[in-house]
Amino acid sequence: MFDLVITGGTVVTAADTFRADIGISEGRIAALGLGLEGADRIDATGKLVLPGGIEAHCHIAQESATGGMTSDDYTSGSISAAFGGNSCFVPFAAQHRGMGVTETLDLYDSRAQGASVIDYGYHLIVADPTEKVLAEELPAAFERGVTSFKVFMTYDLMKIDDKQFLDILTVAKTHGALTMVHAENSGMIAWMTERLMAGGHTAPRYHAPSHPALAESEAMNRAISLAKLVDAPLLIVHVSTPEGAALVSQARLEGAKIFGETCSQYLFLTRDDLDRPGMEGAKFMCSPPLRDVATQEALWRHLQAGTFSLFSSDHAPYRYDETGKLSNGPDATFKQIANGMPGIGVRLPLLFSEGVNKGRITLQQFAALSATNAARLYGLERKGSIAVGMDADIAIWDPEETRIVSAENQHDNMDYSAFEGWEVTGWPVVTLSRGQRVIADGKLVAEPGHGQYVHRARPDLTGHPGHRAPELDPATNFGAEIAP
Ligand code: DUC
Ligand code: ZN
Ligand code: ZN
Ligand code: ZN
Repeated sequence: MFDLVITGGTVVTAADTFRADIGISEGRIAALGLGLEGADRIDATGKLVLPGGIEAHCHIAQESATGGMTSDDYTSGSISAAFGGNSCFVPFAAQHRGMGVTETLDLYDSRAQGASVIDYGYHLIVADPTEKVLAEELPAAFERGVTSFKVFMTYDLMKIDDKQFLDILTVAKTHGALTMVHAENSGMIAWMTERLMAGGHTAPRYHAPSHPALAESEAMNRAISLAKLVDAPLLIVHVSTPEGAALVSQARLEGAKIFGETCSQYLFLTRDDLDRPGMEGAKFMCSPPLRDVATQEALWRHLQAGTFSLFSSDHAPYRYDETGKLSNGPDATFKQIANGMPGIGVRLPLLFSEGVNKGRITLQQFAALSATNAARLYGLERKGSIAVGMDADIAIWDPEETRIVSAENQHDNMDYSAFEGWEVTGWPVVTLSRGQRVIADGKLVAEPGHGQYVHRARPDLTGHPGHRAPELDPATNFGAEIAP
């Protein structure tokens, strides 16, 4: 007799689709079989039973370098994520210059503890890689289960230079952590921005040309080269161009430990969304920016072909009011408007509706992109699949339910949705976290604090052999030991 059984559903994993009941005890999946009995039961007849989603790129209770705060905290962000079929999320903990890493992680612990309805971890943003950070604090972060570090190649207050990047890649590699990068060429953006501003082109739509596609591919090529030099794993987040995707694909063909992520907005929106009357376009400002229809199609093909390991929302919630996008007034220039848009609650429904229902991806790819790949890359060892012994993190989907996306049904703290009015078929109707209902019957039924911090393991790099550049290999550099 199990604590809970899910009966009658069709189980979908990254490998298979099969009919089975799921027996859950003490928060874990205890059995897959037929005719299972439990003290409690969820009837999933006619439904798909998937691994609970893992939202691995979102900005929650995060301050920008200039002090602006996202409008979602660990409570509202986790609730919106759970309504969107996620059982776990991994937001960022942002170090700013002058802050220590341990201090940063303690701060985010204080924001997250007792607040989330689903399990969580953090990626650490490293903006100030001092000697102490490199020698002591990054290893200590790894020991506390923070096994992914993000760096920026752009933004004056965040960016690191190539040498610092190599230092971080090397420390991360030594400890088994994964480095993530926001790859855009800072000088190109600054140069374009200066000229656009000088010409009076300050409206939100000019944010798109201010971040040229070449800024992404140049920086990605450089980032991949740096990672290859030291044979370190690297994930390029929010890839927005076919040129960038091709660089990931090429590096993977070579066996390098290079991974790519793309995000909802690059598949579903275009820069035309920025070109709305007044300041409305500000809602669609994100970095890298939205591109065009040909780009969307190319990114879909890369998603189909497996170039991208991850598909994320990049939920960066800044409201369309004076607390967020318009904090510099109603006439702010694009340079003064926060970058990012919400979407944590619609990532998976959009991917299901536009991907699975339209025949662009298989159910197995959907499961992989929902959860499995993020679990393996980010060391969430007991999450991301439906198998005996795993956490009972499960999303039950009604593949036929159609809803219209609106800011009102997103359960976040936002005053707009970038996908307002989209008709989406296929919705998660039950979300379980460690065997407990978080969302059921259209309602939130878990309390903030149910979600626990997950101590993450190292990324699973199986199948990515990599090799050091000859200049770093003692066999071919006259015996110099330079880096591990
Ligand atoms: N990078 C992100 O990852 N998200 C929002 C904006 C940005 O620059
Ligand atoms: Zn970024
Ligand atoms: Zn982001
Ligand atoms: Zn910008």
